[in-house]
Amino acid sequence: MSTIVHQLFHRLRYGAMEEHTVMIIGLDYAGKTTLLYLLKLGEIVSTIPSIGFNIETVDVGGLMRSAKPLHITGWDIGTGCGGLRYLKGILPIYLQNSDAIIWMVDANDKERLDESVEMMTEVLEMLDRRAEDSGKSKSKYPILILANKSDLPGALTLDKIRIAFSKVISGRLASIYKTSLINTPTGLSDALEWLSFAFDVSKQPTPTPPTIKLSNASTNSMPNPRSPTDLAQKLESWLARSENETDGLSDDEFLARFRSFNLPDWDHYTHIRLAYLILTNYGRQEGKDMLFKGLEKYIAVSPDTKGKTFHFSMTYFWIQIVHFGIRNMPPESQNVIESSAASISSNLDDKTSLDSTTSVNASARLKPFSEFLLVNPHVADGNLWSEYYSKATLMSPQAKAEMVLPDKKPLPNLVVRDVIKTFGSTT
Ligand SMILES: Nc1nc2c(ncn2[C@@H]2O[C@H](COP(=O)(O)OP(=O)(O)OP(=O)(O)O)[C@@H](O)[C@H]2O)c(=O)[nH]1
Ligand SMILES: [Mg+2]
Repeated sequence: MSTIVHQLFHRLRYGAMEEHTVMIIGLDYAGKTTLLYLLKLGEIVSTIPSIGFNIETVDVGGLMRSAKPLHITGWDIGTGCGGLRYLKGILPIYLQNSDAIIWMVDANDKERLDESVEMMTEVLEMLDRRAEDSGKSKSKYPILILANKSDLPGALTLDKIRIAFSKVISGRLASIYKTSLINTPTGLSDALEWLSFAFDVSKQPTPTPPTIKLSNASTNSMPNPRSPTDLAQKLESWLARSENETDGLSDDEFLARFRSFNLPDWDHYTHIRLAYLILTNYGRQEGKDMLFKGLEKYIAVSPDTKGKTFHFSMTYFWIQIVHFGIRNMPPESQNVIESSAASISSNLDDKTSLDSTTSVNASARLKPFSEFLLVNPHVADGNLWSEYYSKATLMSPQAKAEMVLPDKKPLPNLVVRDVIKTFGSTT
């Protein structure tokens, strides 16, 4: 199964072939998303805590003194769904396919410097397992640490940050730079120059190992009851299910079976695939109504949902999460989503063509739903709602009958991509 994830990831290339895939990691609020969009747009955008991944391909060459082209595809790892610790289970999948890490530290957050070092230690352990599996030298994998927010008066000095990270990066191809991203950004030019140099040193070939060992770290110490290992396993099985269509149903057939109340399963995967297909095909407004009406009717009519009841707030929650994830997809994916949706739409309009030969996913490209899952792995977590709602609130009769707002934190309702549009970017 891991082989499938690996193969899929290889087909998920957003930019030029010679670009480097760089994971932008760090604790929440360190400035990861700010960095990615500063590189992309040359502007500071308003950010919200990210969930899923923000992915952009950028040529950062112009920012370096040497001005030599350097294309990177940055994967900004959002920590807004349970923190970096929660993502530990799936991180190896992404690290396995990366060429470097940019580790963001909030230099102004003294209290959490140790936590950042600890997290990096755990992430580097994952990398080392990857190196063992692939026979690659761990000492040649570039790690760029950015001591960010150095503009703030309380920021730690570079020396203090160097000392804190010295043990964990000893013997590795690593360097630390002080940066400030707001107002007049500073420090990035030297940091990127080093990254370019480090790529030359590493001469990292395309990763080939088919085996991915998922983190087997104990989850005992985790404050979050949702298991990172479970999430990793789920993501793998969902990707296998999506890519191989183990249900045996094309997107068109799947939607047709929903309309005739005889889907092969009624599990979380089915619900997410349904929400994804309907929202990409009909947009949020119409899609939301179709989902509400369709799901309620399905539960009432289908013999497979006997004893189940429609849950208004839960349904709304998942519609919001899936819609947010769709809008957060990189621009290259949006085109594929739109053409897929157009194809489904025309097939649905022509009811006679709803047969098994009308797969919209016949192209060699990764299936759009698989791509959506790789960028939004958190949707596989059936307990994601517990980030936003207490159990008492969400399971109350009132929340089942009508929309009740989350009592822990608000639902995501804005993606950075929306902000970018306001800058008139080509994305
Ligand atoms: N003063 C200062 N603020 C910064 C700097 N970089 C980012 N910020 C601010 O820090 C806050 C958090 O930045 P984000 O980019 O959203 O942080 P993140 O690491 O993506 O956070 P998560 O998505 O929650 O993991 C935002 O308000 C940014 O404007 C910096 O260099 N200096
Ligand atoms: Mg972010």
